[in-house]
Amino acid sequence: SSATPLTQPTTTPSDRLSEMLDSSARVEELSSAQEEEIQEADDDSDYETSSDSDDDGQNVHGWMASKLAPNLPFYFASPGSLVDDLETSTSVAQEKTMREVIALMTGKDQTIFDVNTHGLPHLLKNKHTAFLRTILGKYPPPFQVMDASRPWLLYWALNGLRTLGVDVSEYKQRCIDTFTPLQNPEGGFGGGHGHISHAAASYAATLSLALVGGLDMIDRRAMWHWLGQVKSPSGGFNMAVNGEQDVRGAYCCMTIHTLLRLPLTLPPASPARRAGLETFTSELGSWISKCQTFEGGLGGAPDNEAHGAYAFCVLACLCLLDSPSISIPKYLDVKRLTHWLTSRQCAPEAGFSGRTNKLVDACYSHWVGGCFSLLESALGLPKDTYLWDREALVRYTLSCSQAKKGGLRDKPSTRPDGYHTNYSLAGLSAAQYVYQYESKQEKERGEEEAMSAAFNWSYEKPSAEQRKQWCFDESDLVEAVHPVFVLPFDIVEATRMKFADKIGF
Ligand code: FPP
Ligand code: K
Ligand code: ZN
Repeated sequence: SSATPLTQPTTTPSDRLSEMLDSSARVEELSSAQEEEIQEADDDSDYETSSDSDDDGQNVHGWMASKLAPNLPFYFASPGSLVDDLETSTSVAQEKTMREVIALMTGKDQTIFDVNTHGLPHLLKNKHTAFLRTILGKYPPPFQVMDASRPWLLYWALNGLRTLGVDVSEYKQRCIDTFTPLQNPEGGFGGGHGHISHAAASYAATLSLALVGGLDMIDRRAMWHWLGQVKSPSGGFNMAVNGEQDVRGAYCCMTIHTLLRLPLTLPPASPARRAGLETFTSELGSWISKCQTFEGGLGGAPDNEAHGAYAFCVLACLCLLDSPSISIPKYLDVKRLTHWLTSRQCAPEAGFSGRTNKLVDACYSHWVGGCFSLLESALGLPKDTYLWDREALVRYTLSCSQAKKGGLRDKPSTRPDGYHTNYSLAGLSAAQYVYQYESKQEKERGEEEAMSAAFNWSYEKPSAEQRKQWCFDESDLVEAVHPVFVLPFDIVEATRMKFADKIGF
């Protein structure tokens, strides 16, 4: 079906709009025979697009279009008018994706007919739950490539399940058993059996253990020593001893440090300490500053291309150091960052791209979408003022990212996986809830108090008015995901309480 010629639309955006506004009919009006026919035709088409031609007005899908998207703004229903005539492999992929997204958004190729009061597919909670439970099951041989990602598989599945409101306590013992051989005596966790400790593996293991209430198995003193080994004299963090240095390291290590309430001073054997730095945060902000690029976005390391995944790592890491209104403007050019970050939300796709001239992808619903509450808080925007389009992200998630059989996916024509399922749901949470930073007295406090800044976030349940504005029903609501720790709020609170009296060991 990807060989289908890309034809120009035969209707203009305003035709399409009036067509859609005309129709207030709902899907329930389909006769059950019609519905069965459509279901059958699409049963195996999860990962393919329909091969129906664009202008086939008689086609049942074309007829469905106006029923499924009664209030779709026109800019999500047709290609934009600016076309670059330079053809590259990326521009071809972009064109194909855009067509597929429009066909799902307008309802033309939609195969999920269980729709909410706004005409969008419901969040298929039961199917996504079943999908995530399979992630915690056994793997066939081709999955050996994921051997170094054992902690990630657990984190994506457990966090995704909790975000869907599912109790995961039944996985506690299996989770502890999985991580026992991954924890190294010198501190931290490797990604697989016999692997050296790694910042990303240690981050995913710590979050997974927090999710099941299994944090007691972590040797906190050893973790502190290991974190001291990866703190660099540059101020940044390496991913492993002698490993690469990038901002994932800074975010992962500082998240572990904060959640486990480890001492701020560097252990005596730390190379950074030997080079004259005193604490885990010494020179960190100024190292992070060097990651902002000419575009205004953030690269993984100084001189790297700006990318959404690293933007989240930077902003969340700064929010671990202090309140956003202090640490973000202190180390970043906020105006240029705002320009780059807001440029990531695409039309007509409605979701986010990770970098300039690249394609929409549902994992950026979190990596980019998750940045906005942090940046908006830094800017002190008035209530109900946002830098991004929440309705658009809800539309992309519900209409384009859900696989009919369960799981969420990068984009149409891709398969769902645990990573995209978790981060789509986290992004959906960011779109559904307004997260507030409640600044406590910020004057006259020491560095230790600044280090608890990330625990000062709160949220409110979205109002009926907000649900209406952002196109979801109460049954499509996920749990609130903490904007810095990317864990459910209650897990963050339980972890804070657990170590409240144990700063140190
Ligand atoms: C490019 O992939 C993506 C990257 C260079 C960054 C990937 C990093 C993360 C997703 C997360 C890091 C964060 C932590 C906490 C470990 P691509 O070229 O396939 O995608 P693109 O076209 O969207 O850029
Ligand atoms: K991608
Ligand atoms: Zn992705």
